Amino acid sequence: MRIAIAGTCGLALIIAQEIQSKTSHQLVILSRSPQPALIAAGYQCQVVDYMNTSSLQHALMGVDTVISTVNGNPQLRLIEAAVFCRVRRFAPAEFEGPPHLTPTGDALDRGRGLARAHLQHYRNSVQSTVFVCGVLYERFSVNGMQAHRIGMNTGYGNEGDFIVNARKMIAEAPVYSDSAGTMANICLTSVYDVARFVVRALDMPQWPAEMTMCGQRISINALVELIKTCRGRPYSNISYQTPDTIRYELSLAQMSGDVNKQRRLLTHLAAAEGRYDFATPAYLNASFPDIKPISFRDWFMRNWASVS
Ligand SMILES: NC(=O)c1ccc[n+]([C@@H]2O[C@H](COP(=O)([O-])OP(=O)(O)OC[C@H]3O[C@@H](n4cnc5c(N)ncnc54)[C@H](OP(=O)(O)O)[C@@H]3O)[C@@H](O)[C@H]2O)c1
Ligand SMILES: *[C@@H]1O[C@H](CO)[C@@H](O)[C@H](O)[C@H]1NC(C)=O
Ligand SMILES: *[C@@H]1O[C@H](CO)[C@@H](O)[C@H](O)[C@H]1NC(C)=O
Ligand SMILES: CC(=O)N[C@H]1CO[C@H](CO)[C@@H](O)[C@@H]1O
Repeated sequence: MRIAIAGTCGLALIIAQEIQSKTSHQLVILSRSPQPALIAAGYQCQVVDYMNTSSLQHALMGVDTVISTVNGNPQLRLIEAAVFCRVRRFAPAEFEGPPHLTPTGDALDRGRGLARAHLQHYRNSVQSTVFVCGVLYERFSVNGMQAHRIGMNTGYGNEGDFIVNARKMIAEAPVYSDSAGTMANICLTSVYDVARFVVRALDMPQWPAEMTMCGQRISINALVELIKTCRGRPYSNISYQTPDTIRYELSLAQMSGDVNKQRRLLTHLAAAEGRYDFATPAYLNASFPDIKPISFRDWFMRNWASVS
């Protein structure tokens, strides 16, 4: 099969590496700019202009499956080109919580809802699936997820931007899903396991509308405690949030015009409201039981090993 991956963020390249090293599929990486380092590493790359229909159509000629990591209008144009080129399957840039839990007009959406609607419209021409992995472990990484070239433009890509600052041992923990004290749960997966599941899914004869995968499902309270255990020291400051307290902080951040703080709070609100939570065993875990995703503890211990 000929596979196209759109984008060169960390997620795109980790999936690309998995395809290149574990399968005999042909791969082309689509990027807005020339990628000499990727070409030197043995990848086929194609420069595309998302504003230019014929450039996209040219790039997708003969492609069976597209895996997109590109958001917004560029992704809509890519979907249209895929339909034109009779691409069989298209996986849009999702890789977060289940879409049905996302409110319409969500500020964190980045055009994902429109892309799903577009694919729904073209469902008789192109199959699609939404890959659901919950929150990436890498959000808790040393130097943040941007150290993995993921989420660079989200406003929460730095170390400590999501729930826990494990260096300073400060936590703002959205542990409650309501004011009655119901515990919020979260599903998390490492991006390397996401890549393993996605690449195995390429060979599935049918793609359901949504495919979940999960490294670990845990309450946010237990997650915060687990990080404390891994770091071997208590929090110097920990505060617990509910959706109401987050909404209050959000209104303050809106008044002061702090956009990145608003985005960080919106991710906490999503976590508190259980929007990264879904049933386990997850669909892809159950479909490929030989893939044993790394646990959060093992991932975290390895990632933070060199930080005292
Ligand atoms: N679950 C989680 O915790 C989590 C966290 C972060 C991200 N994600 C998911 O991971 C995926 C990638 O997100 P990301 O934030 O890492 O990537 P991103 O910054 O949105 O960029 C993805 C790719 O899109 C291309 N791109 C960037 N800006 C563009 C523009 N204005 N026009 C056209 N193309 C553009 C770039 O490729 P080129 O420059 O090579 O063209 C880039 O590599 C998304 O599906 C996101 O939802 C999940
Ligand atoms: C659009 O892309 C095609 C094919 O790559 C190219 O020949 C053409 O010059 C491009 N048009 C513009 C306006 O850039
Ligand atoms: C602890 O964190 C809360 C919420 O982030 C903040 O309002 C408070 O000032 C912090 N306290 C100290 C002692 O740093
Ligand atoms: C988190 C999760 O979904 N884990 C499951 C992955 O799949 C295996 C095999 O079916 C299950 O045992 C896990 O519980």
